[in-house]
Amino acid sequence: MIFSEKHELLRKLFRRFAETEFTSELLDELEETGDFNWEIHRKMAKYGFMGVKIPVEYGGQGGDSLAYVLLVEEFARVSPVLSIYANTSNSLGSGPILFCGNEEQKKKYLPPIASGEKILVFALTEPGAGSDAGSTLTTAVADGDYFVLNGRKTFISGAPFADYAIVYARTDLKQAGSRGISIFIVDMKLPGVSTGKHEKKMGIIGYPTSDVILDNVKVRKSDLLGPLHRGFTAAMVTLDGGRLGMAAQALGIARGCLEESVKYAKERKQFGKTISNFQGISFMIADMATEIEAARELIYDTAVKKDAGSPESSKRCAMAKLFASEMCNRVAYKAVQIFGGYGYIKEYKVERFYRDARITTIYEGTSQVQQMVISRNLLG
Ligand code: COS
Repeated sequence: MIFSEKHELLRKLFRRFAETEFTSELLDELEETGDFNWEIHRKMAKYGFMGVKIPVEYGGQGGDSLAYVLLVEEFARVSPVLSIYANTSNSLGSGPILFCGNEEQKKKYLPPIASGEKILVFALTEPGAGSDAGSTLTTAVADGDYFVLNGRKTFISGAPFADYAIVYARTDLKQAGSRGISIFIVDMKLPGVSTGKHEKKMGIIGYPTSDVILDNVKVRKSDLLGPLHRGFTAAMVTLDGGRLGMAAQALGIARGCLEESVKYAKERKQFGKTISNFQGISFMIADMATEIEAARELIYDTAVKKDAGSPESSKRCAMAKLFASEMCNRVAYKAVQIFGGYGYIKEYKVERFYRDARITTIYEGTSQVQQMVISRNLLG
């Protein structure tokens, strides 16, 4: 795709920020401690990155989906975990509020999210409701001016340090499946809200993930988001956009792997010449680059068409995530292969990319869920 001058400038800005600020010391610290790094969060916030896609009237930058994709891609190229820092507020965090929040809710919650002052996370998954998100068991029962929430959300990225969570709960117990689910904005400091242990993850280390436990949590009725019993659609619409972001993350990781591999192949000597001279290596690199280009065009084109209101957006976002995340894993595999034994050592970037790549075919819907979305669009 040929970019406008504005998008070229944005790409440069995101790339320069990532290359300057995501130092190897910072990346090692994230990996070693597993803790959320407030300093880099604040720096990103200062640049307005938390609100790239949030409209200007709610304190954001008012960027389009292509700007958001470029942000995630350029950040992930250097650090997949730090791309998540700037992703949530622009995607799953603000998405449901923008989609179905009333004016009062938008004015209350969006500006502090856009400025990075507050962190809001998305709590849909439950121990028994992963791919089958409609089988939510968390309940919300009306009681005067409140709803009383009970249940457990699991694998919630950012929960341990979040200010608010967007919680999906069943409000109509008579309706099964995805019907009868409503959305609530839950203040994480409310009595009865707690978080579970920090999960020890394979990758994306430095962005803690935990359960959210809701034990008789009284949420004001004013924090019901969107129509009663009809919250599932907002989750699906939000996930469409989120999946495009995760496709961009996979693209960024794959680019990082390719760049490392090209550099290494031109330096590393075996049998008296650099390994780039061996067809076994050079053909792997050719395949990596070709797949990356295919994903890139699909993602950018989907971003533009989504903003233009294409009726095919949901299917295209799922296609972009399916293809980019599977591609990213193939590319990361090849990168480690090119590095040989060094690719298995933590000092080398491709080792981390390889572990971080693995989640891209899982979160925000597994590859099989994307296949469900795509095939249902085609077959009904
Ligand atoms: N946009 C708008 N509405 C949508 C939609 C979309 N993209 N996708 C589904 N809907 C609506 C449907 O129209 C339907 O509405 P009605 O109740 O009015 O008929 C409702 O949502 C339920 O849709 P569907 O019947 O397709 O739901 P299923 O229970 O079969 O689930 C999948 C569909 C599998 C696609 C869904 O559960 C899903 O995305 N699962 C993965 C969840 C996920 O990504 N988890 C990661 C958590 S965040 S890290």
